[in-house]
Amino acid sequence: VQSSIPEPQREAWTKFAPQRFAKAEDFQRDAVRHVETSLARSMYNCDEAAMYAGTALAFRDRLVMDWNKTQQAHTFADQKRIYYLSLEFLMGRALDNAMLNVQQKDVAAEGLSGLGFRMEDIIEQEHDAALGNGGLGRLAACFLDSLATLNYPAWGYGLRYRYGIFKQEIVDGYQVEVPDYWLDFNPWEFARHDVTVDIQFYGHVDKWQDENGKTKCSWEGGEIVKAVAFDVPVPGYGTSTTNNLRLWGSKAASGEFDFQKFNSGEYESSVADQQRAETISAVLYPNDNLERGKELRLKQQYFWCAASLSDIVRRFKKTGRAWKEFSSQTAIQLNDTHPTLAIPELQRILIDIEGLEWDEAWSIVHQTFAYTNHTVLPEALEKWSVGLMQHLLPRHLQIIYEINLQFLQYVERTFPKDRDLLGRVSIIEESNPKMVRMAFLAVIGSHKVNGVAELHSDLVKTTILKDFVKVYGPDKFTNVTNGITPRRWLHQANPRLSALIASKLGGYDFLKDLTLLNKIEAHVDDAEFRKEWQAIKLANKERLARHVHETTGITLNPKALFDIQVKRIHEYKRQQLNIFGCIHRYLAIKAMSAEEKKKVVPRVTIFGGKAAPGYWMAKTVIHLINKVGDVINNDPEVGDLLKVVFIEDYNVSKAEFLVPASDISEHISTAGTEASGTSNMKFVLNGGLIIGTCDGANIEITREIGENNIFLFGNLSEDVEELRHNHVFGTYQLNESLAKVFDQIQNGKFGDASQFSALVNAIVDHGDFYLVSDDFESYCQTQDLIDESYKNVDEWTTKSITSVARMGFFSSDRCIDEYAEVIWNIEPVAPTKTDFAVDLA
Ligand code: HBZ
Repeated sequence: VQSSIPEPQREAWTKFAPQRFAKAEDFQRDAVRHVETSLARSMYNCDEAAMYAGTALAFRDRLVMDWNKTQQAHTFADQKRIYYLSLEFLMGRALDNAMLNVQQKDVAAEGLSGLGFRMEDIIEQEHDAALGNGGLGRLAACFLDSLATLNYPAWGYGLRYRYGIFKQEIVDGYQVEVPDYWLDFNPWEFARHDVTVDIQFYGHVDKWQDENGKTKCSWEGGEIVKAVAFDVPVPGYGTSTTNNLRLWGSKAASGEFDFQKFNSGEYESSVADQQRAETISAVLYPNDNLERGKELRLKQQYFWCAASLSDIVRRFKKTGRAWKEFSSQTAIQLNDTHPTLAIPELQRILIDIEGLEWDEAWSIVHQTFAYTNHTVLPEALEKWSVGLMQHLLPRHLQIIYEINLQFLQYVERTFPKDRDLLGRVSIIEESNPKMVRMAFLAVIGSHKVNGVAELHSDLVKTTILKDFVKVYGPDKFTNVTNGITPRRWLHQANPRLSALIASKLGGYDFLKDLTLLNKIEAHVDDAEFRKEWQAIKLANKERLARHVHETTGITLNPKALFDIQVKRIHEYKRQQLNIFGCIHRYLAIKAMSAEEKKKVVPRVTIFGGKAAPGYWMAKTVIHLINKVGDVINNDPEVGDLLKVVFIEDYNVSKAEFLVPASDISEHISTAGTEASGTSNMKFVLNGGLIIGTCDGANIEITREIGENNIFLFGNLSEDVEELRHNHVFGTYQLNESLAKVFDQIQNGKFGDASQFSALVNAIVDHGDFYLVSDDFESYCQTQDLIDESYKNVDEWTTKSITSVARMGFFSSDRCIDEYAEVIWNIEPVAPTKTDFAVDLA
């Protein structure tokens, strides 16, 4: 059978292969053709949604050409590849990003306008790909953008959830969750029905002796679920490199129905089997930084790890190389502990299926994996009960026990006098029930472990993994401070600011080398430049004010100081500190004379973020914010001086217009709790200043931009333990201003006080674990300082420009280059236009 176009006929093929759009007309031809033929619509029946589809399909055609060539080139280059395993990829919208990365947005905008559409309206039609909770998932998306932009041969592996993170509605001030079915029309994915993997669950382990008397194990019985690949192209910026994100969907193994059951009249149970299989990839778990030990979650994890590894191993075997070369051809990065089962799975493949000896296999496994930790919060550390693991993955549990045994023997030999150490570092926690500690397994099975900001990486080494530093020495542990992609978070979100910067730097090279931003510092005194800088911020605030007005009816003064806190709602992130601060400010305004009020800097405080559906305290915070907003926003004595707004359903596409509209953003976690934060970087890169604690990447942001350009407050991480102790055992006094805030809440000023009692009691009666009271004074004083500083427009503008100029370090390109050098040891593959005669399956 013929599998490729014969040499003499390739000229005809090349002539008709899709090309870049040279002019607007080329784009129009493709978009119109797609509306007419792919969608079966016409000019009498083409709304914005249809035009979005036509535009997306036209661009998709371009991406696919580069994507195919990239995959061919990477196969041909036969270099080491990096596989990024993440249960979450919070990609957001793809069209705008694709147009910008292939540098053809202008052509498309002109073409759309010629067809009677506005680019902004078309972009707005796209549903966010919201396959993630927050920072961890968005980091994975930024990393894919950088990997492609820097031409690294990289694949992402994840799950194709039918439902992404829920949509949040606010009803009477309460969060209500609505399912996010996002796959109605998704032009960005390609179902690969021919790329499938059978995944086994349950069953038992058979043990026998082979002909040489060697003991062998195999995993038998149980049930099989089919994994089907769905591929998403990931275009780099200003390069033809287009990498692949492979997402696995689950399907019943026996095809559409179990025909035997179907024919014997058990129609319902045959459908039920199918639905049970499809449930595995049905929904993203909406918890962030909280683990709940649900069986379906463990099934998701194994399903995805096993499918991805089978794919990776298959690709490696096609090269014909020896197993000892596996880890020099393959790097696998574990995004948190969620993919840790990949470690025993690779060991199982190598010993049970490929017949390698344990030691040889283990050295390959250990050289292949590296693990990124994203939290030191104890409630977020993943543990699975031994019983559940035994039931679902009997062979993996055996392998984990063997890994543990060998590790503990090594520890015992090395530290013979330290008996307690064994219990502390054991993968198995001897609790009731016994638990498998996934972070420990990830550390033991990896050659490098990294945290995501300097303070966090230090805390990892001195708290949760302290004993492993003793066992392995410090070199196994490293830091890679997070970064963000400047393509989406500057160029796409804030095109006018990007253009202003480009006008001073002589082009857009800074989007590929963000350190070039430092050259705008030379223009900090340029009057025209400063004026345009201010005008851009104002325009971005006006756009946000319009959105708020349209969605809530609240009128905002765009000249007011816009203060934004958008992120998942979590006690450690302390949105409660912010809303208590708003009440404090409100009380101060209420007590002012008319003269005093004239001196007040008008402020708009904006919140946004989702609470995990089962996280009662976080939901209470959302409720309080909304109730406080109702009272303040309707108090005629306050007027413009203070508004409190909650933005419904915060997501990536909302972040893209919120981030450029802030004057101040809040990153106010209890010191030592926020591993890094990435929105702090996004806000500063867009000319907003920040109020923050000495936590996560705030510390490195301060070091880069200078402490005069950031508003830091609050206690330090080294003091947290003692402060907590004081709350419980000391003579601690509740902060006075905070007590007054609580009086108002308890008097029913914001509605039924009993609704908010848990929030107040957590601080007054239950030890104030997040130290809200300890930091309240310092927080309020710093907010006053911010008001003073904002009054001085000149000073503020200088801070804003200087900060942006010094943000080069926080590009995810820098971050990916660090991973490539320190952890993965991989090199880029030069992008090319050539076709390669290689067999790709
Ligand atoms: O990862 C976040 C950290 O809180 C943040 O500080 C850091 O900047 C970011 C990227 O490194 N962690 C998360 O977003 N974590 C989760 O979303 C999560 C999701 C599911 C889980 C556990 C955590 O089971």
